[in-house]
Amino acid sequence: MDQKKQEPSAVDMGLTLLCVAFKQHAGDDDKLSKAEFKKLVAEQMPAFSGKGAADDLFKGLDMDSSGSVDFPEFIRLIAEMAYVNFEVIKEIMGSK
Ligand SMILES: [Ca+2]
Repeated sequence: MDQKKQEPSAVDMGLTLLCVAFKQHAGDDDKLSKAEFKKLVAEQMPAFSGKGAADDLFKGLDMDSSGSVDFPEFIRLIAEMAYVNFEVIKEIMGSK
């Protein structure tokens, strides 16, 4: 096996930072309460922190109506954000 230490890729780092941001806000129970979610949105996704926006997002993400957003629920938001980002990148870089 190749023992050379590989540098983490940009994708690796991006995913790791996402997981760390979730974990830091979710705490020991690995779930975001509404207050924790709103704090994460305000700090990491300021574009979504308009009046009532975080509440609406939370309601949409809490699929099982448990009152908290777990990691599988959270990554649905990340997927949607990635999609929107991709549309912007396509416009900037040009697509056929
Ligand atoms: Ca939930």
